Parts: sequence; structure tokens; C-alpha cells
Amino acid sequence: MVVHAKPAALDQISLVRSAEPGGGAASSSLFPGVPAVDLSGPGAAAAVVDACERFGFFKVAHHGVPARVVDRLESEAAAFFAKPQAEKDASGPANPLGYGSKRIGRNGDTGWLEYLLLAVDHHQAAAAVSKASPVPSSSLREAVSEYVGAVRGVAARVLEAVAEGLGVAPRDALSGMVSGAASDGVFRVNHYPPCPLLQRLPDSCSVTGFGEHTDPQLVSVLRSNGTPGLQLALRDGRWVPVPPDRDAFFVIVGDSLEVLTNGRLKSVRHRVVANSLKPRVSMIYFAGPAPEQRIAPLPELLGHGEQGAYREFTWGDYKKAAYRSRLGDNRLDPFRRR
Ligand code: GA4
Repeated sequence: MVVHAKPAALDQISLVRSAEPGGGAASSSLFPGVPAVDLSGPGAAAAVVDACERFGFFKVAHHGVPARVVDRLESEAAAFFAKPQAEKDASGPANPLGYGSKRIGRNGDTGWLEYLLLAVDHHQAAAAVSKASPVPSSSLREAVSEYVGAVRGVAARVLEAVAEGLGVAPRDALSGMVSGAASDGVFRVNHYPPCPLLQRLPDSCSVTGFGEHTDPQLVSVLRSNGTPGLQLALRDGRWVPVPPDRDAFFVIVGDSLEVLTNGRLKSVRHRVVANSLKPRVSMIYFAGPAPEQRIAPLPELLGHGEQGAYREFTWGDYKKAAYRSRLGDNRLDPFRRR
């Protein structure tokens, strides 16, 4: 019998059962793959709503964000993560903003990654990394600001499509929540170094890069390099890998959009597993509202006299509660009406 001891370097990092490609023999026929939506195409609103209802997740094709903007940030991020550890540590530890390594949040979650987490200020014409965020260099600050300026437009178009597809008026009822000057945008760039130790574990085991969780905001817009690792949970709980696509953006439905749509759209659990050979770099923009924003089911989505399925909260309170939780907790549960 072969006994696989967990290598000491992975002491603090938990292992996960691998998702089988396609979601396993039983489900591969049921999972047609991640839907791709052309936001400017005819029927975009219906396609966005359909993908969000079925998976809480889809890929945006033909998004119009120049490759130059994405590539610039990717190379700035690579240059930062290649710096000596002491230089990176000078921008951390993330609390929650700044440089973090292996630790996620404040309550003991860990993963095989390092990252930069930054707050974003929204101005009419442009987005900018907030002064409160420790950014290692002005060139990285500029690259992030330019990138977020572009992807916040993708988030806004997605939320306009959701409003249109669900028959919510005005068209900017949702997108307006995440684009005002007081809105709480967050940006993170994750670097998952190769994890050669994986080769010493059985095939059925992976190393946690970023543990399973839902995102608390309305939507998140993710772009990664060509290294696999992202997985999502289907509605039946089965995990499926998301094939990487460096030219696309992936949209992830968050808890706040679940509540606003009274559960028509559901936030999706997702996670990242480490790769044994190649580094993975992902950049994610989290579209959050202003701290005072009330998050409650939109009246248009309730029948006459119907009570919403969730109790109301403000984004500020929800965020505070999130920071007291563990990554994998179901943070919406306390707000569900039974
Ligand atoms: C998950 C989504 C975003 O990455 C994030 C994360 C945040 C953090 O890394 O600081 C949290 C996590 C995320 C939810 C629960 C809390 C807070 C880590 C954690 C354990 C930036 C966010 O907004 O919530």
C-alpha cells in the first residue's frame, strides 16, 4: 500500500478532493460548459439572466476591453510578485488591504497563493486606486487604475442586462449601485505559484489555492492567465473546472445580487486549486455598493403583497459580518426568511 504523507510545506494549507474534468462521468453530460455571452449581441439581456439563473457564472466574449490594458497590468503584477519577499512584505500584511501571503481574511483561512488587495475610488471619468491602499509602485497603481476603469464598465453592462432581462426599471437600478462616487469597489490580483509538492499527493487530491466561497458583492469580474485552477459548484453541489481563457472575462454572481433579485439569481460557490507546474495569475474586480446602500429584494421582483425571501441589510453591515466569518461560511443564511 502506498502511504502519502502530507508534505510539511503544506502544513497550514488544506487539501481538497479534485474535481474530475467535466464534473465526473455522471455529470459531464449535464454540464454543457460555461456559457459565453456577447454583451452587445441581440438577446444579451435574456442570455445573461439565463446563465446567472443556471450557473451564477458566465463568460463575456467581445467585451471591448483593449488587450493592451490587460497585458500591461499582467506584466506589472508579474514584476511585483517576482520581487524579493522583504520588498513585497513592505506592502503588507493585508488587513484587509495590501499584500498578503497564504493568509486570507482574519479568521484562519489559508491558501497556496500571494495577492494584493486594493480599494478603488470611482470618479465619473476614471477609476483610481484609493489613497488608503498600500500600492508598491506608481506604475502598478496606474496599471490597476486603467484596468479597473475598463472592467467596471463590463460590470455595469452586465448589471444593466440583468435589470433589463428581469424587467427592472430604471435600466441603471443595479448598475447605479456600483458606480457612484461612494461605491465600494475592490480589486485583487492573485498569484498562485506552482506547487510541485502536488506531484507527491494522490491524483484524487488537490491543494487549496483559494478555498470555496461566495463573493459578498453584486458581481465580480475575473480575468486569468492561461493556467487552470478555477472551479465552480453546480447547483447540485458538484464541482466542475472552468477552462481558462485569457481573452475573456468571467462574471461571478455575488450574495448581494442574490438578495436584490430575491433569489432569482443565486451567488455561486467557487474555489481555486493549485497547479503543480505553472503559475496562475488572476485579476478580479468586485463591484460593491456604497456602505449605506440598502440591500433588499427589489419590489418589481415581488408579487403583490409578497414578502421577500431575505431580510434587508446595508452593504456596510454585511461587509463587517463577512469579515467576522470564515471564507467557506454561508453568509446569507442568517438573512434568509424561512
Ligand atoms: C471573498 C471575495 C473577495 O476576494 C474579498 C474577500 C475577503 C478578503 O480576502 O479580505 C474575505 C472574503 C472575500 C469573504 C469573507 C472574509 C472576507 C476573506 C474572508 C475570510 C476581498 C471580499 O470582499 O470577500
